[in-house]
Amino acid sequence: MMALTNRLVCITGASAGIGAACATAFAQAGARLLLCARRPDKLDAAATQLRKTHGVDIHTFTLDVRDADAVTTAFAELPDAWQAIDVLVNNAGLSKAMDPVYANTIGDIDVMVDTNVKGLLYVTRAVVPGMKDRNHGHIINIGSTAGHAVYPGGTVYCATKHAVGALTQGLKMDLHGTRVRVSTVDPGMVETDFSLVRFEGDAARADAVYANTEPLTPDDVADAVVWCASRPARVNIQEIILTTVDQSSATMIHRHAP
Ligand code: NDP
Ligand code: 8X3
Repeated sequence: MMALTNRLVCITGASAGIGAACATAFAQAGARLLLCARRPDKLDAAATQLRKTHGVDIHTFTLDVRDADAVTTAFAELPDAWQAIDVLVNNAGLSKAMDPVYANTIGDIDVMVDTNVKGLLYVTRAVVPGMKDRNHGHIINIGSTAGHAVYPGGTVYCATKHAVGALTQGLKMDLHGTRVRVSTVDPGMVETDFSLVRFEGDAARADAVYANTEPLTPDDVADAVVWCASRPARVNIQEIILTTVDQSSATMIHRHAP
């Protein structure tokens, strides 16, 4: 097992949901944390709590991964002690609406592609060259079961997560012969703010997604991410797909009697 104590772990989208749970799980493992997202208040609250509970070293910075220049500058200007990232968790992502692909708004198309695909690429190109130079590091992308099967109303989101799968495969090939590891962790339904964001704050519609079933928790996903990162250095976990036992396909969700 690879010890994570004092490893520098960078998590994008660490202000909520799976990213925040990953921050907690890596803090429990003794890692140093580099956390970013667009909402500094949420990030700072999480960091304060983690420092208090786990005594870990944390650096936060505000970042919109869609902004290519901001991504390049933010990583280039990190203080020296925060430059040598050991583990990058490319987690920032979102879905918008449930529309047929020909009816998606331009805004929804842009925000999904720009965040889930281009944002992930911008962060990857800012961080991976350093890992390659050091011949050490691990990129863990948060994909989705939506990267393996398409469901009606989710075509654009699913396409972005299929892209994450392709980028994961390609990045491993591009790093062939180095000790840098590349993984994708692909969850099914996880109860987070994901549906609230997708349905523009419509809590009733978001709650209905998780009603009378037992979704994965963000901690379940974080557990898989930390497991990937803590394998011996020779072991590259290429892909983990995890769902709640109540989910058997993208659209088959077992609902219990209310
Ligand atoms: P949440 O909405 O709870 O969290 C999303 C996180 O991404 C937030 O911290 C948000 O922070 C951040 N984020 C969104 N846009 C940007 C941006 N432009 N720049 C920087 N950060 C951003 O959702 P989840 O935790 O569920 O989602 C995390 C990842 O998991 C996503 O990639 C999602 O696709 C994936 N996933 C989710 C599943 C689910 O069922 N929930 C299942 C499979 C995969 P802020 O708003 O502060 O910027
Ligand atoms: C999130 C899972 O099925 O809601 O990636 O698209 S799903």
